[in-house]
This record gives sequence, structure tokens and C-alpha cells, in this order.
Amino acid sequence: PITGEQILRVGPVNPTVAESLKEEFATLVLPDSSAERAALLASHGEQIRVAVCSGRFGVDSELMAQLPNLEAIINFGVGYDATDTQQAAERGIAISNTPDVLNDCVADTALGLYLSTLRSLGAAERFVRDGSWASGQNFPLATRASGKKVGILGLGRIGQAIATRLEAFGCEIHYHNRNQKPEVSYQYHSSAAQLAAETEVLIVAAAGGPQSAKLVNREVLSAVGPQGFIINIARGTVIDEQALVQALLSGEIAGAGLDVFENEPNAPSELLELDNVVLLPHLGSGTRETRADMASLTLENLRAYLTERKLITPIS
Ligand code: 8YV
Repeated sequence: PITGEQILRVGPVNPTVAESLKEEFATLVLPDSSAERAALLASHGEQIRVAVCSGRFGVDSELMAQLPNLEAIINFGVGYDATDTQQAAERGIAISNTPDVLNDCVADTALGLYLSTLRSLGAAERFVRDGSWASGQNFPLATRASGKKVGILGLGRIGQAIATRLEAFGCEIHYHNRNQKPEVSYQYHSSAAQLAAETEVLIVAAAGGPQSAKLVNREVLSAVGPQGFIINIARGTVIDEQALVQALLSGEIAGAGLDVFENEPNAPSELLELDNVVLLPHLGSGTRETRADMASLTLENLRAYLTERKLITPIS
């Protein structure tokens, strides 16, 4: 059997998972400091068979190369873009993630951002708190959220949960995806730019990683247009963030609702002053219930690998 000395925790993980790794498995933890990290990898790197990671702390190419006997990577979270999937595939290293259990919460967050951004709810709330309302000022009119043409970039499990919710708001759903989905009735567009040109709000729900890097570029932003909005609950890397900041500053697009950023935990400082932007601290899946479900699924994957050498939810 694989022992705790052969399991490596990479970066911070959910507290339930961290507790279990410590108490149940006596897992090794990859240190933050590079000197300590090098020492641990020199002494134990060859022993490590399983890595557990989360969020932006994945098993990147450099770390993976220092784990010559790694067999499996157990990722807390549905996105695994911080892990080098190409090297993993070449070396036959299995990867699991936590799909489906977070669809509802991430889609709820997308709808929250959608409503907050179009209806200026964040700015309106600040308007009450800072005394502007009481001083007799009028809050500027916002944009109608119901009945809009909405483009979903990446119609996976989360994208579809967002679409279902928007249908209840009377929205007309369009999408772009790597593959057209014959089972859905929403209108397909063959590029992100075309999707943006045909819709009033672009919601980014595509997986991160090299394939989708800067998919929302200058051309797409200009297709969103001065009346158009962007919502991103996927990964900051899917949007060219510098181009987005420029588009927001210059009024080339009307506004944005962002839960994710290129360089988390930092949101671009230029955006902090803008009232047409809603900024959240990557909390898409952040409810007690969903995080508990993600923790359970992470530990189920780990136990299944340790006992049967199989994963419950391998990445597809
Ligand atoms: C996680 C996420 O909370 O699942 C994902 O891909 O981005 C979030 O749900 C995050 O990965 C954990 O740090």
C-alpha cells in the first residue's frame, strides 16, 4: 500500500482535505520556501506516488519532472489548468478533478455577477452606504438584465447550468464551444468573435489552460462593443486581461463582472476605481455545502486510488 510518505500535498488545500491528509495519511507537505522544497524533493522526490493539489497550486512541469515515480494527481476543484496535463499524459500519470458537484454554485455566481453588473448593484450598494442616496442624489439608470441575447463561451457542465438559469430570465442563449452540441437548441457560433458580435453579454465559462489562453482577445472585445458586457467565472487566463482593462477604461465595452483574474489574488488596480465593474475574490464554488461535496469527492478519489488504483472522477 501507498503510505503517507508517498503522498505529497502541493500548496494549500481545503481544510477538510488538509486535515484528512494529515491525520489519516500523515502526508508530506511541499514547503513554500524554495530551499526547503529542494531539500524535500531531493530526499523524498523519488518516493512520491500521489500528489494532492488545488486551484492555482498544481503540479507544474518543473515539479512533475522532480517526481519521477508519480502515478496520480488528485485535484480539488474542477479546473486543473495549473497542472501540466501534457507531461502527465506522456508519463501515464492519472488525474482526477471534482466535476458536477460545483455546477450549481458556480452558475449561481455567474448569475449574481450578471445581475450585479448589468443592474450596477455593487455601485448602487456603495451609493447607499456612502450617504449619496441620503444626500438627495439619484443613482444613474442601469441596463435591463431580462430578455437579453447572451453568449456563453464554453458550453460545458457549468455553461449549461448558466444557460438554464438565463432561460428563466427570458434570455436568448447563443454559444461557442470547441465542439457544437447537437443536443442543445441554443444557437452555435463558430468563433468567440462571432458569438460576441451576435450577443449583448458574453459569459466566459470555458476551461482554462493553454488551449483557451487569451481566447477573448482584442478582436473579441471590440465585437462585445460599447453596449456589451463580459462576465467571467472561468479562469482569468481565458481573457487577455490587459486588453480587457484597456477596453473598460476607454469605454470600448460597457462593463464587466469578474470572479477570476490572471494573477490571483490580485485584480488589476485600474479596475478598483471603476463603477461599471464588479469584482469578486474567486468565490464561484465558495459555499459550505459545495466545498464539503468537493472535499468528499477529492478524498473518495484519493482512497479509491490508494486501495484499487482507480479514480472515481478522472479528467476526460
Ligand atoms: C476552487 C475552482 O475553489 O473548481 C475550480 O476549478 O476554481 C474553484 O471551484 C478552486 O480551484 C480551489 O482553490
